Amino acid sequence: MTSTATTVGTFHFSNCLMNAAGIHCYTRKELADIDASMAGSFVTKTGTLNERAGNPEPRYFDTDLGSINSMGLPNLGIDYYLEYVTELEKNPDNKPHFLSLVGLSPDETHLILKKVQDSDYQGLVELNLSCPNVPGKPQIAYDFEATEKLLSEAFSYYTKPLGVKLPPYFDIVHFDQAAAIFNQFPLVFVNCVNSIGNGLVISDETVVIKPKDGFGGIGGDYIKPTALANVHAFYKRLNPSIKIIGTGGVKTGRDAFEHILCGASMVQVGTALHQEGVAIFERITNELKAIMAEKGYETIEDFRGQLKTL
Ligand code: RRO
Repeated sequence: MTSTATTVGTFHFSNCLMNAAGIHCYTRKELADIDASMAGSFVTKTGTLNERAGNPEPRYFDTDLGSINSMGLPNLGIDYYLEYVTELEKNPDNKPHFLSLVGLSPDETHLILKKVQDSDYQGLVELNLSCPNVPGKPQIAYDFEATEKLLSEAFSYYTKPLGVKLPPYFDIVHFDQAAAIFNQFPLVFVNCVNSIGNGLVISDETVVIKPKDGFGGIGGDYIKPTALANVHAFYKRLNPSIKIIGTGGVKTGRDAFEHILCGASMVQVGTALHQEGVAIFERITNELKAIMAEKGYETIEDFRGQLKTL
């Protein structure tokens, strides 16, 4: 029997595949669709303290090789998502979920985290340190000092299971510096990677999205090598208690297999989920199981992190 079940912290998932934050997770209806699919879990759209409309449209564009977006953090507000995951958690037969959140300032992030700390919700939280699209707000995780300060303050009061969503890093020294910071904290997971920030896609002579003169986060096939490198770099550097969630360029069972080989315990689907819909979870799961069966692997622990070098 081939199983794609997995564990993150104390949470058990019957399947390691799920959505990436931002895709099919804005409303309860979209989240319920994922819950009813083969996915092992869902993560909500990143919630801010107050509801946000986000950037002007068009703000998302699919290409043959992936996508570009500058959504600008549109969301229904943290209370909306916190209430939903708390409600689902009351039934012990339900899957565990991830609540994604971040504030527009460190103070706002602490207000939101304190709200979650004081709530009944006991599940996983993903702190998004890597939104590339809010004009005037740099990606937090590219500022190591700010990241260390934020986490150090957060862990002074936050005692529930917490992980972080990271942007891609592109330099070995940055992998080393970032990992040294994350290893100081009782993080349950790091999620590598968010979109590659501030790319540009052009059609004929014109940009394809309206915000920021066409600049936006790149996802899909374009980013798989960068995503795999980040998954593996952090797998090699982080304390084994910090699990890795692999995100970036996953549209086939082979892509998911490669993320797990690099060290991912859970694998998220972003652009391809947007392009194919929630039925994609069944297809990728079946493709992943076929690869595992052919290689004689029964569980993902049989090959997780076992990438070979030359
Ligand atoms: O909403 C967005 O523009 C957005 C977010 Br918060 C994020 O984390 N990553 C992304 O590609 N877009």
